[in-house]
Amino acid sequence: MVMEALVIGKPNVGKSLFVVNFAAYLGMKEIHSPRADSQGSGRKKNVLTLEEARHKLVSPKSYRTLSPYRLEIDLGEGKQRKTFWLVDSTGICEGVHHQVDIRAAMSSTLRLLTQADLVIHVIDAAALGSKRLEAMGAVDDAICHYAQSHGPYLLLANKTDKPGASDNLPYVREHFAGIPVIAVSALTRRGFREIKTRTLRYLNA
Ligand SMILES: Nc1nc2c(ncn2[C@@H]2O[C@H](COP(=O)(O)OP(=O)(O)O)[C@@H](O)[C@H]2O)c(=O)[nH]1
Ligand SMILES: [Mg+2]
Repeated sequence: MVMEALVIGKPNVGKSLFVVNFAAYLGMKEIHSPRADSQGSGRKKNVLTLEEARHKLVSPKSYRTLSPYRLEIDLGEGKQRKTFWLVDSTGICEGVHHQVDIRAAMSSTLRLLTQADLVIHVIDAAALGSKRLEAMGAVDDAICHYAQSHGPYLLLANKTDKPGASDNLPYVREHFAGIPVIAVSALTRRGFREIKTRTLRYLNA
């Protein structure tokens, strides 16, 4: 069975931009929309180029990604070669959202979380502001605790290209004590090499 790596986190943390740019970094060219089935039928019309996916999925507005987008990735070489699905989810917010379609998308995200072979949890390191630790919500703690006890887990502190974000990293590391926090930027691709190495290690385990 093909392994699934789920990208999860709160709205606007950069999940979709990470998926699109990480895919490009790994040399991929296209992304499958939700109805795409990997068996073949009807596949063509459900495939987006990465550029199309960037326009469709990445946005400063919350909840642009209302269904999971899946991307088939080939990693490694020779015997180390692995194929897996990288899945961009709607993510989850604090509390119960008032819109029913967003609630449905979040419950589908939670279902994916229980099935994922690798959880890639994204937080926004630039959004902590002056309150820092207090600004980190219960949802991130819950994702972290669940995913860690469930299987392989990566925690990405994103948007480290933004002013002040790097200053927040010690606070993020303190908050998630004992868990390696990878400093990344979905925009500049900072940290992508480490994510690739760790992903390959988990998929080969
Ligand atoms: N500067 C900067 N902006 C980012 C980064 N990652 C995402 N963004 C921006 O943050 C907004 C939300 O990104 P998106 O990928 O749609 O977030 P999602 O809701 O988690 O999927 C968009 O305007 C992105 O361009 C990053 O690493 N650096
Ligand atoms: Mg998104």
